[in-house]
Amino acid sequence: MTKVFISCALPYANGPCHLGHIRSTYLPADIYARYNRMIGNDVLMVCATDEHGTPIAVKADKENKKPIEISKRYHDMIVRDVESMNISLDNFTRTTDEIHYEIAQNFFKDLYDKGLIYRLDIQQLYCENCQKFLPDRYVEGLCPACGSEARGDHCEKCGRALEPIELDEPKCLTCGNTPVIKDTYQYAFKLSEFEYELKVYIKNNDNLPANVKNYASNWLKEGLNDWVLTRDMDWGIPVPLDEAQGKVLYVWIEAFLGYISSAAQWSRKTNIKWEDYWNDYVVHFIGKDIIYHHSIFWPGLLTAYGCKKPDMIYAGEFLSLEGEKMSTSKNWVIWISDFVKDFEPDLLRYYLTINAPLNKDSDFSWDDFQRRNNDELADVIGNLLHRTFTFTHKFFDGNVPEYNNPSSEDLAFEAEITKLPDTVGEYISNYEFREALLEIFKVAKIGNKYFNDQEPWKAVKEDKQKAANTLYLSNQLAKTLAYVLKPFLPTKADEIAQILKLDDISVWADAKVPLPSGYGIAKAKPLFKKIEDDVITHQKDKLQENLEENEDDNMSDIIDIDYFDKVDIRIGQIKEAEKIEKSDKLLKLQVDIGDETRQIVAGLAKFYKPEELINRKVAVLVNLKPAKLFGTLSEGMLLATGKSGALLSPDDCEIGEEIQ
Ligand code: B3M
Ligand code: ZN
Repeated sequence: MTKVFISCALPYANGPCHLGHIRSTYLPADIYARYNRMIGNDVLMVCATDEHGTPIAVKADKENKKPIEISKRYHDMIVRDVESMNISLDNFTRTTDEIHYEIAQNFFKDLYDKGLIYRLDIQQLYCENCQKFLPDRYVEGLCPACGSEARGDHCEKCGRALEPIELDEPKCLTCGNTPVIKDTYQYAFKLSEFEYELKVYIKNNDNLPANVKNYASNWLKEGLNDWVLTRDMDWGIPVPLDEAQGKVLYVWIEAFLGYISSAAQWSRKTNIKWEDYWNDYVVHFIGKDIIYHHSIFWPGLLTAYGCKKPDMIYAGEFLSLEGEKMSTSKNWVIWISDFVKDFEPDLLRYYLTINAPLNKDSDFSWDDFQRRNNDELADVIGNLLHRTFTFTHKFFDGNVPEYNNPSSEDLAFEAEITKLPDTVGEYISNYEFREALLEIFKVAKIGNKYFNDQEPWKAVKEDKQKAANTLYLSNQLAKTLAYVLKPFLPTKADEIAQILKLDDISVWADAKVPLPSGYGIAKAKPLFKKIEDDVITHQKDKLQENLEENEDDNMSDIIDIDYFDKVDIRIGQIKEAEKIEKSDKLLKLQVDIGDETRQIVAGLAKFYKPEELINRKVAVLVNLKPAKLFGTLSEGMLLATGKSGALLSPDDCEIGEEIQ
């Protein structure tokens, strides 16, 4: 028996869970964990909320609350969300728990005592207005590598981990001032010493998926710098050295240790050693934006500590929403708590798994969700089960019939059923969750076709054994489905099991043991229902309303004249216009604003053809921070109405004129 240590990336306790969290991390981890338990592996699946660091401190500042109040609020919400999706964690803790402080401080101390952490005199950004150092997300600016807007610790665009001091045009997040550079000292980890070892780890670990290997080896090519592990901040775990007053551990080093402290907490409760799981097989499920941390920093720290490195790092790619990047700040998001109010969690588990492989980006769209639910779950899997159970009652008194003299069709179908658990199991073992579910769907489809072709409703009158064979095999498939669906749709699988009067579907191998002839099953009940159009329309409207409400919230603040004075709107004329590839909304424009021509990307493609815009006069906001949209630089914004997209057309004005 193998012991498997499974972890999900620790969610920051600064917001509840949305679909993206579930897709990239919890759901795949849960499928993997449930399957492993079913094949008899001993699983320890852990997670915790990540409660330190600037995201929470910044939120607390904004709300005038203590960071712990914020993190407690979201910890509770995250627990609720994760439970509502039936994620079968063995332990879920918090990085503000005592045991976590103890483990994190001991870990730091161990590396410090070994001389692998050393004091480093450095310069850091300091806001003179706020009178504090600005670690990580306390600063925003431009990424030195790709020029996109970035936070002090990370560029979302190119995925690079950053130090605030590297940012171009840094600004204090709290007050907007430009910080100064000031001398201070921190403690750094000799990551560079482990470069060779990490290269070998990444190169030789054939199990690591391609996206993780590629990211990691690209970064390793550039060479590794030492890594600063402490911050000047009050919110965090104090650095366990007398001479380091006022300094805390950087959230990332201790967040990793959340995997360990959650496991250790579990050990205290159960008296079972978590180390045995770690030493056998470790897999981390993470989102792709934190590959760098997990493939380089964490294995580096573990090597320094003298601990085994993870066997597998599985990184889920991004989930978009209706074709657009999800954004919590714009409210372009579906919260788990909202979803489960209206739909069963298994429907989401199905959709998120079957829609795309984990190592590819995926999109959630309400129409597609409805389609897959109605055409696949209801019409194929649901229909097959329902017909099987009702016919068994109608023609065979609710008992699995005799199976005799099978036809070649029967035998072919039987073979499909028998091999299904092995095929699905192999896919799950290889982290190919979508393929596993596709295979289940495929066999259910074969089952439906077989049922139609055999026409048991006719056969029962003419050749009762033929009908008996059909229902015998259909019940066997129903049983197999209960087992193989269990990791994916645990509640639905239990409902199938209930109809089949199976008390325990926890052992994968039992999927292959057929129900005996004469075995009595319970009455059918509808398992999968269609989702009506108006339900989906309502959801789409809600999404749109949230977005608009959010825009209204942001716009309703009254501004003073000084603020307005900062807004520089001028008259321009569109000189060139073209579509942006792969976007059905955006146009790339060249706009003459008097003393220069600006490239502006505008969401006008739905309202205007490019050629209709040439020579049109427009009002342009010219001092907007440049941004990249679909990889294209945009240096300004055209004024237009939101819904109809009508451009303001100041035909009587001169080009370059300023609006005052
Ligand atoms: N708290 C969340 C993130 O960046 C971060 C993960 C920590 S995992 C050790 O997605
Ligand atoms: Zn400031």
